[in-house]
Amino acid sequence: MSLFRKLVSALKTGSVSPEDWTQLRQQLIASDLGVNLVDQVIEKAKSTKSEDAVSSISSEVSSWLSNKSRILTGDKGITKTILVVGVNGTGKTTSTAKLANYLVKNGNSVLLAAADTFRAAATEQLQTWAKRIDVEVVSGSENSDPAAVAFTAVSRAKELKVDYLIVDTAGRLHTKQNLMDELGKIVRVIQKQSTVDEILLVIDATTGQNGLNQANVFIEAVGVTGFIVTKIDGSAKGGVAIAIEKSSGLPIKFIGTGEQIEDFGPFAQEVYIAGLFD
Ligand SMILES: Nc1nc2c(ncn2[C@@H]2O[C@H](COP(=O)(O)OP(=O)(O)O)[C@@H](O)[C@H]2O)c(=O)[nH]1
Ligand SMILES: [Mg+2]
Repeated sequence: MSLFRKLVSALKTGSVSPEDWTQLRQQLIASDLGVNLVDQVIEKAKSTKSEDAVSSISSEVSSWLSNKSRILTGDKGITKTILVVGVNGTGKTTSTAKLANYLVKNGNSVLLAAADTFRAAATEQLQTWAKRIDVEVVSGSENSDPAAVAFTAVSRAKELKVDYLIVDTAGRLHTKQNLMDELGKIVRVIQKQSTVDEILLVIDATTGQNGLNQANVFIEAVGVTGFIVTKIDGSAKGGVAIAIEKSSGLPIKFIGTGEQIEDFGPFAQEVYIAGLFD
């Protein structure tokens, strides 16, 4: 994810030819940062001394990132409900389990809800993870109403007085209307008994600008509060993280860095930015 390493080392050589700039620009465009932001970085790089390049590009990039809190919202002592949404295959179920594990490791009690009822395999996948991390899962039969699973889960969460209820949802949503109907119903059903504290949209970092388009559809359809960006480990590019925050103003709260349960953690802005120059 060393997005700007080549740019900075080119600046350090003292003279960057027009051809070099063209090449640097193309490389950055290939990183999924988006043409507009690439041109702003190039402008910045051209107008600063090489020794100041890292700090001035860093602060430029920082200014594009969301200034909203990256910490999970919700009050202590009350069950907080987190909805995990996104397109199929982005890593929702895996991230649901990883987030549960992360919260448990940090001293919280967690209940999971398998509200992707379209495929029995999806429920089984979550149950398998849950068994490994010793967390209870509320599930329904195949093709049952996902909102009904969410409803039962909220009741159970209250009974158990857990700190967090995390609801895994289906990504098989063909149209925006479909998406709003399905997720909207889950949200309303939860709100009958509780609050929806976070709607985390899972984005696969390897899908680049397409991931950005998907994000916009979800943001328009439901009240997304933040992102989980997955498969950062498989993305040599990584510029999409910046592009997503710049275009939405919403924060990345967690990142997925591999297929194992521990390959997950909060998005640390400073670490991320430093990594862009490694
Ligand atoms: N390398 C890598 N693979 C991931 C990550 N998160 C999820 N995956 C893989 O992506 C695939 C789809 O994940 P899944 O959770 O089933 O996606 P869902 O359809 O959105 O629920 C699985 O093979 C996961 O192991 C990640 O952070 N890094
Ligand atoms: Mg799934």
